[in-house]
Amino acid sequence: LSSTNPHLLPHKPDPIQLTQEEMKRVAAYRAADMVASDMVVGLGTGSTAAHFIDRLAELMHKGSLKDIIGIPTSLKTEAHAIKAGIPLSTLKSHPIVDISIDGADEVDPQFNLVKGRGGSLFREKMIEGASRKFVVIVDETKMVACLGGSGLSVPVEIVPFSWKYTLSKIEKLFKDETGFSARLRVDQEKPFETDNGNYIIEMFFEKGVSGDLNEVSDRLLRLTGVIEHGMFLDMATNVVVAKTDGSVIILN
Ligand code: ABF
Repeated sequence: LSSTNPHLLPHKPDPIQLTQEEMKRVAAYRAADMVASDMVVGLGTGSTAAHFIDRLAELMHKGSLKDIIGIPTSLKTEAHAIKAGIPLSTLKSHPIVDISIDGADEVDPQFNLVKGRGGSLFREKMIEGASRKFVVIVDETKMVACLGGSGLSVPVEIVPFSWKYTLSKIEKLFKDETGFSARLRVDQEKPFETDNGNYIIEMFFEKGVSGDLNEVSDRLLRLTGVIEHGMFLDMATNVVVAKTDGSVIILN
């Protein structure tokens, strides 16, 4: 029998192929190992963060983690954490957060992020900005060479008062960016309302941003009526990336 006889060759197991949801869970579970007892933990919003919250609760109920206090980044996360039995508090009582764990839509090599798909960007940015460590948990599809490589879409939280005027000011501000557009996010025919009672505008840069993202951020935040945006620049301290083959990479 020749050695190339397939019946003789050691059977190599087929490489595993995780679904995106399974990758999110792998990243979330790995991040949970970065939490220690007595920590104040920022709890992110979105499906990847939801896996983290479930794992955190599991470790607490198993007794592996004790005296954890959660700071939720949205009302949705607050409800999930309460159901999971995680004791909660606020930044007012705990102004220093030991570690925040949250998902993202895009992560570039400098750990700049696009976040806010779910409309929780303001509370996420405040809590994650108050954290000693901000760990981003993603599946590999979120990793990009540069934010918005194939068109940068950025949510912006604005005050409802005179929102059309604010929208026109944003359009004027970026009129020289190729293929720029901005529109109000609507939810069941009415403007999408955030937990803070504000509206979300979606900005779209068809060819990405020509200049420095920090400059875009500064110009945008100077506009009266603009509260915050979904570019989280120079904030993340670690990124946990789960890959389709089940491996996990921790970028610091
Ligand atoms: C929140 O959830 C948002 O800031 C971010 O855009 C989104 C990521 O969602 P998912 O984890 O479901 O991909 O963190």
